[in-house]
Amino acid sequence: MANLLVTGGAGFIGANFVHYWREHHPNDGMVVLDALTYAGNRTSLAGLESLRFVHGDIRATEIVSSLIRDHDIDTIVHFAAESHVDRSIDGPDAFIDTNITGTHSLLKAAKSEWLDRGSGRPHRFHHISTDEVYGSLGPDDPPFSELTPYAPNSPYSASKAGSDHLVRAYHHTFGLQTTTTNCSNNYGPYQFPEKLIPLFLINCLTGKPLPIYGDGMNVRDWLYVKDHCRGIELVLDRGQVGQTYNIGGGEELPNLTVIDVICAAVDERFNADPALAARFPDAPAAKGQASSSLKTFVTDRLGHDRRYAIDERKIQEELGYRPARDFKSGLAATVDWYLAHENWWRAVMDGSYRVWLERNYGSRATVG
Ligand code: NAD
Ligand code: TDX
Repeated sequence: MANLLVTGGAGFIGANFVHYWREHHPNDGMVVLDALTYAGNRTSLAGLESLRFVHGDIRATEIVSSLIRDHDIDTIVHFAAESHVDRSIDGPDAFIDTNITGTHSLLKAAKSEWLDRGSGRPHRFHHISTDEVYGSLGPDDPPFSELTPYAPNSPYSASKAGSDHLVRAYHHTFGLQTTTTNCSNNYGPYQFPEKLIPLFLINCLTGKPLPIYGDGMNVRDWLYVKDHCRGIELVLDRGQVGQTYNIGGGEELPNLTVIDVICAAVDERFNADPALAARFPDAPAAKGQASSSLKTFVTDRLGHDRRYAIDERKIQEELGYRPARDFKSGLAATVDWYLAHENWWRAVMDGSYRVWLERNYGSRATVG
């Protein structure tokens, strides 16, 4: 039995992980520490009453230390971060504060409780990172392996790279028992509708433009979030301390293909269920038009990475990881989840997010 401290457990991947862990390890203790920024939603953890939820900041080192002590924490699974690339271009400071200083604060608390107080008991600090730390690939470059040199291009990925290096240093210098996973683009339930898939899906339902950056041919490797959770579980269970593992979905797709799949899935749902037209009267699909009519090419993201791809041989060969969902079935499950959880996404898309979105993207359409 383990006692987990999950940081960022009210965010997208963190919440999915908490649900996954509760289902697969019902006897483990779990404390969630989350600052409930715009991206964190307490309702994403509804139904998990046995969970201890702490509304707090990972930068509060003393609070983290006392949580480790009071709840006999032996495993930290660290998701908390500022995670959206566009926001890091708009305002990098929060990314440095949370992703670098915040991760360092957690490492200090873990070192103080697990090493300096000399309990000597087994522990694990697992850090969730991103493939974006490796930079951008050309069309014929080999995918990112764990040996690919770091070359982050955005303030977001640079801040994640900084946090990865700190985790590595705390293992190498102090002997903290760490592991790190660098995963590709996740999608699935509970994702805040600023990221490509939920944003475009909801815009199809609400009849808003689909803002495609640049030529729409940037490539991402799409990972269904439950497969990611399974990968983290394998690393926690059998991963080698001090190591990093890449986790991908094996689905390298250009954005335009992803967008076409979303549009087709929405159109199919409306064809099959006439009640959707009444629920979403502004959707093109409610008026017999194609969702793809909302596609709008806009000015490219600054420094937009062209291609990410994951070489996941290490986690496959060492730990037996394989993604269970292909993109088509994962996307279908995601569309169904958002259709069934309209209250959730309407509640999280509050005024402040809309203001930010409109301020940044409202006038960027270059092709109507
Ligand atoms: P998210 O933005 O949905 O959630 C982040 C969570 O962290 C929120 O609940 C937020 O309230 C919390 N948080 C932010 N600052 C905090 C602070 N100072 N103290 C405590 N809590 C704080 O992010 P996500 O998409 O779930 O990503 C989780 C992790 O996975 C991040 O570290 C991210 O870099 C990494 N990652 C995400 C993806 C992806 O596709 N979403 C891909 C690769 C890696
Ligand atoms: O409105 C949009 N239009 C658009 O064309 C948005 C939001 C995105 N895009 C493009 C940019 C990317 O090429 O879609 C692609 C995916 O964009 P995001 O969903 O913003 O993800 P990305 O920038 O690839 O980063 C994501 O994956 C790696 C997560 O946000 C990171 O947290 C993670 O580390």
